[in-house]
Order: sequence, then C-alpha cells, then structure tokens
Amino acid sequence: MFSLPKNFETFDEKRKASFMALHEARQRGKKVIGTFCSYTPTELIYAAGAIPVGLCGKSEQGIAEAETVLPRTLCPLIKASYGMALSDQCPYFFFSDGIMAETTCDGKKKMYELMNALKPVHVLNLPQGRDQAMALDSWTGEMHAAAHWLEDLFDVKITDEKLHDAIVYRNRVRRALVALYEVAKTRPSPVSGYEISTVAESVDFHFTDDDLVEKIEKITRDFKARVREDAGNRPRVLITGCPTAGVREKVIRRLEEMGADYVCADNCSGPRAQKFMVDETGDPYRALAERYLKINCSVMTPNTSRFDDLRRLVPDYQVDGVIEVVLHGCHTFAVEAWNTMKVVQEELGLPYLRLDTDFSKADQGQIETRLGAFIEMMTAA
Ligand code: BJ8
Repeated sequence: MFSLPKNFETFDEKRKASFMALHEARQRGKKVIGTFCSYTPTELIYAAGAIPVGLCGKSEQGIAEAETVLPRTLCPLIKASYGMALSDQCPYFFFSDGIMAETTCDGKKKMYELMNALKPVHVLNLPQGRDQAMALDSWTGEMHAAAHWLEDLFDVKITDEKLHDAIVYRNRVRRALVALYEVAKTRPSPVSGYEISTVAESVDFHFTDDDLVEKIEKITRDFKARVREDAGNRPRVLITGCPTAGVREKVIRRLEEMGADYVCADNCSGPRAQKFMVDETGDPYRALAERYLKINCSVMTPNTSRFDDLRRLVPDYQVDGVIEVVLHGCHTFAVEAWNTMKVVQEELGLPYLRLDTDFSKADQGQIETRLGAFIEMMTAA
C-alpha cells in the first residue's frame, strides 16, 4: 500500500484521478521530477528514466497557505505553486522525487530555497545576459550539472544514447504541439483558442505509455476538420506576457464568450516555448543549452527577440489586437510591457490592452468591462 497525502479525501475527483494515474506510472517504475519553467531541460529528465511534471500553481488554491510564509505582494503563480506543495494539496508534488528549477525571477529563485526544505531542489543558474559570449558556455555547464544531479538522485547513468533518444522524442512532441497551435492560423479558426490551450496544457500531464505524439496529431486533425458555424468575422487576439494558466477562465474563456477569438499565445502557454527544436547532431549538452537559451522571457536582458517574434506572429495569425497579461508582483513583465505597447501600437498599428491581475475573482467584473471595450475597439478598427 502506498501512502496518501494527509488531506487526500478533500481532493476533488480530477485531482484524485491524477493522483492515481501518477501512482500507476510509479508502479511501472517511473520516477518523477517536478518542474516550474520553460527553461527546464526536460530531455535530461527523460534520459534519466523519469517523467517531468509541471507544478506551476494555476488557481487560488494554496495561496492562503503560502501567505503564512511568503509575502502577500509576491506573484500569484509563485504563491500558488509553493502553497500547493506546502499544504500537500498537489498530487504531482507529492509524487515528485525532486524538483528541477532555474534562477529566473527573484521571487521564484528565493521560493525554491524554501521549497528545498520539502523536497530536494536542484537550481540551474540561468544566464540572463544571454547575448554575452560566456552565456552559452555557462548554460552548457549547467546542463552537465543538472545531469549529474539526476544521476546521483536516481543512481542511473545518462548515456549520450539515452539523451539523444530523449531529444528526438521531445522534438517530435514539440513539432506536434506547434502544428496544434497553428490550427488557429486559419481565418476563422475552426476551433476556439480555449480548447487548443486545454489540449496543450494536458500534454504536461501525460503519464501513460500511449504515444503522446499520435494523440496530439489526431486531435489536430480533428480540430482542422471542424467547421464553426458561429465564427463570423470575430476579432482575433494574441495574448502575451505572463503565463495565463491561472487566468484562463476570467480572461481567455470570457474573451471568447464575449465575441473575440483567442488565436495565439506569445507566452509560455503557447508556441513561444515550443517552436525551437534541439539540434539532434553533435554534442547534446551544447545543443540543449543553445535551444533553451533562445526562449524569450522577460527575465532576460535585453529581451528584444521577444518583439521580433511579436512582429512575426501578428501577421502570421492575422491578429487584430494584443492583450498583455501581467500578474501582480511580476516586475520583469510589468516593466517590459511599456515596450510591448509601443511595438503593438506604434509599429503594428493595433489596439493593445494591458491587464494587471491575479488568480482571484475579485477583478472579474472590471476585466469583463475592459474586455468588452477592447472588443468594440477592434471591431471598429
Ligand atoms: S520562461 S515566463 S515559465 S520564468 S509571472 S513567476 S516571471 S513573477 S512564470 Fe515564467 Fe519561465 Fe519566464 Fe516562462 Fe516570476 Fe513573473 Fe511570476 Fe513568472
């Protein structure tokens, strides 16, 4: 018999089901590593015979518990992630043998120090001046250090062959995901962005031995074959900024219910984190370092390539307006928002809306009012 989290009976059905799925994976001999960021080199985790599982908090749950330790002014994503772990409410954290984390924003990296008291945490030192010559060398060294940590934790050897297989597998998953996102390039999109993002998010929680790539490809084919009777000529929105998993209902679902289409995510909930493949030839550690260093996050300085992406994505997805989501307490995205606004309004000539929010329902009414006005503005343009 396996042990249960102390408050297992309070879990809702979905969480109980996740718990059992992960438990079954462990019975098949799988180890689990919790992750929090797109910079995590998941290939190393697969090569160590483990499965990565995303642990980012996506709701208000856990925040009250986190605030007994963390400042209330901290970003909700950090508080929810820590609080779920601290209060034993997260089945994925419960089963994690360790956590692979990175130095991204200050709040996250300091939270990891506290989390280390709950589970073993390995922190990769992400070079934030990635354009500097030494950044790639330093990040390659971090790939080796992370591999050694996994080898020690699980008493395994990460061979070049296993790592190569993991790289090929993750590239296949990424290509399938990019094709899934691209379904929304068609005007009108045959499927809602909310639905696409639901499928994309579920990929992080794939614990069976079924072929994940085949699954994504099948859903993509089904989505492409759909015809939307209600589509009309709805304005098309790109969402940028902080990850949106914790605000899906009040921003994404409501935006679509109110008459716009969410067609593209220029954030870690969309193609930004998936579109770069790892070179399958040559030194795998160097190739991983090169690939992960390309991700455009506001913790990087400078982060101008984020705007190059935006300039490409807007015409590619035929975008009519851009919404920037800034989570309370996220200084890097909040400061960078000034430049996003200028690129969107002055260069691309599109309406721009910045929503500063958190995971609570307190501002739901205010957000709806602002979404309504934004949709009107796009429709009139
Ligand atoms: S690569 S976006 S997943 S760091 S929102 S916790 S930055 S204060 S989540 Fe992120 Fe990696 Fe970047 Fe993506 Fe801090 Fe900002 Fe909170 Fe954030």
